[in-house]
This record gives sequence, structure tokens and C-alpha cells, in this order.
Amino acid sequence: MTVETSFLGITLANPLMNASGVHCMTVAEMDELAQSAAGAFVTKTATRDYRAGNPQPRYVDVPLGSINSMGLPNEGLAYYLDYCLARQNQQALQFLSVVGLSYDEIVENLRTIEASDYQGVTEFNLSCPNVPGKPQIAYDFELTERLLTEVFSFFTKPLGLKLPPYFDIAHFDQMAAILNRFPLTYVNCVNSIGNGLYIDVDKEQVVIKPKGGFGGLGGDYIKPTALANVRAFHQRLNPSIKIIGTGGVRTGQDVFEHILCGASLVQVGTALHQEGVGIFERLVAELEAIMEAKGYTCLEDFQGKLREIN
Ligand code: RRO
Repeated sequence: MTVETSFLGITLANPLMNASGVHCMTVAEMDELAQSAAGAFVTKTATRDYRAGNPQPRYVDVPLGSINSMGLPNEGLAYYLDYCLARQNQQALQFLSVVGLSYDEIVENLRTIEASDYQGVTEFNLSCPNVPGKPQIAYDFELTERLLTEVFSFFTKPLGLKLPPYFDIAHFDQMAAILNRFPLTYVNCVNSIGNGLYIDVDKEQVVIKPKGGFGGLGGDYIKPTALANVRAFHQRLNPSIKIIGTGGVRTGQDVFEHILCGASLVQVGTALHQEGVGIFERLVAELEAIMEAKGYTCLEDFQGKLREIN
């Protein structure tokens, strides 16, 4: 039995990764990920320049998951690009997450990556919910199409998109129709569910400071929504566009469910933040135990094979 998987022709020990934003802000954190049991890793989403992000407290673990309004703190694109460039001969597969604070900055950042020697995968984050005054790009279908048209006029390296969750069948249809026009390597479903509100009832107060307490939800809260998005896009996208499943992954069963819905790789956010990089070994062992019990010998035996009720 094996949990090995192939992505862009590269063999990974297993399908697990961190979710961008968790345990990947600094070189020390990325080194820990690279040395962990994870099959691959992704950097914190970079903007062109360093950003301090929103005021603290801005990330809180709560009983059913997490709420964050980090506000895109990061060391700047050059920091993450240099890290990936320095490692790209040793590390099998790296993902560099990127966005920009404006249309022009997004294009500039992707041009910087294109012009560099970077050989890995680029994850274009269309779904940050936490920068005051900046709506999640991928909720604007017209803007998304315009941006992708411009980016693919010059970008030739493997490119994936980090999408926000959608909640309407018509939106799955409309977004998939747009995405199918572009040579995307993958889409990653989902980013946090934006702008939830968690309340400390004893204090009768919100738990994070930015934006009056509104923040992106992760963890158990979001697994059914994440699975729905993985399934919906797996059903609608060209088979050449892979799906990365993210949202509510805490156990091997959660990994199994994402793959059953069609995920090729599975990312861990909230639970990685809570448990540290040792979680990847545990998830692999739990996934293997499920596969063993069901008589599966490889991920392809069940990937995308969720049954409906006839
Ligand atoms: O930094 C953040 O506030 C953040 C980002 Br860029 C994102 O994509 N998703 C999220 O939950 N937080």
C-alpha cells in the first residue's frame, strides 16, 4: 500500500501540505515544514513589500476551529522567492503563494516570478478576506477573468489559484466556466470562510481586534463547505486542472474525504497551527489505516469516487 502521489510528474511521499499562512511566514518555519513528513509545502502569501499586517490579537483558536484576521503580514516577495530558489534543487516540489495589493502589483509580482529562475509552482491567492477595503478577488467574476487573461498573456510556469468558498450552484457553474478557459495547473478549495464573528460570552466581546472582530473561519466549522467546493470544482473543471483540498482537515478521515471528493493534494491549516508539524506523520498513519481497512492500495483507488444516492 502506498500514499505516494504524483503532481506535475514529481513523486511526493504523500498528498499532505500546510495551508498557506500557517507555519510558513519565516525561514525557520518553512525549514521545519521542509523537514517534516509533509509531501510538499507552500509559503505565506507574499506581496511585493513587507507588511506588518493587522493589530494583535488577530488569530485565535476556538473550540470548533479558528478565526483570523492576520491582514496579509509577510516578509515581501523577494524573501520567499529567494528561499524557494535556494532550495529548488533539493526540495522535490515547492509552492510559492503570491498576490498584490492592486491589479498592477499583482501583475508586477507575477512578472517577477516569471522572470526569475523559479521552477516550482505558483499559487495565486484570489481569496484573502482580511485586508480592510480589499474585497476577495474571486468573488468578482469579471475581475477574476480580466486578471487571468492578463496573467496568462505572459506567465508560462505552473500556476494554481487559491479560491474562496462558494455557496451557490450557479456560482460553481460560472466560476468553473471562467477557469476552464485558462491553462491552470490546479485550483485550491478553500480559503477561510470570510468574515465570521466569534464571541467570548463571558466578556461579551469579540476575540480578535481587527475589523471589529470579523475574521476568516477555519477548522471543523468549514469542512462541509470545503468538501462541497472540492467536489463541485472536480465535477466541473477540465481534468487537466487538479484540485487541492483545504478546510477542516484534522484527522486521516478528513484527508480521505477530501480525496474522495476529488482532491489530488490536501492542505492543513487550523489543525497544523494547533498541533505543529508532527501532525503530518499522524495524518499519514491515520489515512493508511483507513485505506488498509477498506482494502485500498493507492490513492487513485478512491480519488474522486464519492458515490451519490440513486
Ligand atoms: O493574512 C491573512 O489575513 C489571510 C490570508 Br492572506 C488568506 O488568504 N486567508 C486568511 O484566512 N487570512
